[in-house]
Amino acid sequence: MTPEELKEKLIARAKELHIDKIGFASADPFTELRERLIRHRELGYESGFEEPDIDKRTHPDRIVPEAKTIIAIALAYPSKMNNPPQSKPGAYRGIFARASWGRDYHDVLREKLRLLEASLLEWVPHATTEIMVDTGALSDRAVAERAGIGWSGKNTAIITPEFGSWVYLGEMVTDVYLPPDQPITEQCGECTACLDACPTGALVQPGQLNSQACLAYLTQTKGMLEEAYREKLGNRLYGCDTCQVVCPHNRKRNFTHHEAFTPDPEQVKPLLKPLLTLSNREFRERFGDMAGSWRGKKPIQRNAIIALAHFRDRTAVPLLSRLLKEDPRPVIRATAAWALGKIGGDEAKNALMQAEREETEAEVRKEVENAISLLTAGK
Ligand code: B12
Ligand code: SF4
Ligand code: SF4
Repeated sequence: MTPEELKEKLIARAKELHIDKIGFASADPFTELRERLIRHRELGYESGFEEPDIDKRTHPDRIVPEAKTIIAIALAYPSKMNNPPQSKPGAYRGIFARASWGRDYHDVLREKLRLLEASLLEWVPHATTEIMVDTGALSDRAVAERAGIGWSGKNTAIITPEFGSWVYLGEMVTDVYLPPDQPITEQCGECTACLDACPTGALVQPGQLNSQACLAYLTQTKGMLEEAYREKLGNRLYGCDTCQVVCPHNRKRNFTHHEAFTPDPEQVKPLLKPLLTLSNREFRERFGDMAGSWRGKKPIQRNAIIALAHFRDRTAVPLLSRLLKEDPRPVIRATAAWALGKIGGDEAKNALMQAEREETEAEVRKEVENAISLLTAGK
């Protein structure tokens, strides 16, 4: 079989597997990306979730010896929910970003890539392959860009002409030669909607993200959230979609053909208060199969407390007071103290005064004292 014929067979197989886009890239080193990743690190813009070995990130032959080709795939996911439950006073809700809707996309893309890999190995039995989705060493976006899946937008997302940026990416590195595709032309033009809309200014310039200021990153941290960011978080429990929602290439784009990604509205837009009392087991049962639960329940609960403060939900005061008094995790107590200060009222103030007498942890005491001064100044 010629490389051209093999490529055609893989494209046909991908179609059978309901893979929305497939592209082929050479496995040459990513020289330009290497420079960018070094600069990114120097500037302190990394999230810490990336593979730390920059050489490995940019040399596919460190993953598959004699690597010749990277087969890139993309799967489209929905941007709209049917019948989303509405937040109501006393029954406010948080939101998981779209990349966490339905089944964990890592599993869905890996399953498809494994089936594609099985076909390749049937046709080329001596082939060596390695599959990656998100957690692999390579930059999925740099691969997708080189394979012609989409262009790299000013919001840093890969934008496809067919599905906008609502696509997950994955790839297979192999030592089999397949004719490469061409990258597609960048189509952002003069638009700056994403840079203008970003709540924290994390997009420092077109195509460059300071992860440390990005809400998508901050929702996944486990410590205290800096106060300036608490105000910007809104009701986000996991991730942030703002710079994609405003993108004109995503307008009216809602792809629902992968059933696996259909969101359960009660799971992706859950009531906030019940989140705060979930046991580990209950959390795993309700949220364990979502991409957005990989950091466990603490960040989600911390974000839920911040969301209750955002809504100024007075009905949450008894629950927040109990957390402040009893929760064993200082981050949760400290965030509850801050939230009580924001929500205000006599009951909140009493809970804070009691904590001022009893709390011993410095980090929590600081938040308690700040919250009391806020309430005293506001009187
Ligand atoms: C770390 C990480 C994050 C970090 C940092 C994101 C970032 N923009 O760097 C945080 C936690 C913030 C994050 C958030 C999100 N992430 Co994320 N994340 C990753 C991960 C693991 C590594 C990304 C990385 O290395 N970043 C470092 C930068 C420097 O490299 P890069 O973006 O990969 O590469 C591009 C740039 O370097 C650029 N570039 C190279 N040279 C130059 C030179 C110039 C001048 C310019 C302008 C650009 C440029 O070109 C490359 C290709 O576009 C990838 C999976 C993977 N293994 O690649 C997923 C991935 C990027 N994330 C993804 C998603 C879906 C998200 C979220 C949308 C989730 C959400 N809703 O909250 C947000 C989007 C936030 C945003 N604006 O990027 C998808 C993106 C799909 C797509 N269509 O692009 C990926 C590919 C996972 C996947 N397999 O589907 N993520
Ligand atoms: S994900 Fe949110 S915070 Fe991050 S760059 Fe986009 S709009 Fe800004
Ligand atoms: S919002 Fe505009 S500038 Fe940003 S990625 Fe979309 S088209 Fe590009």
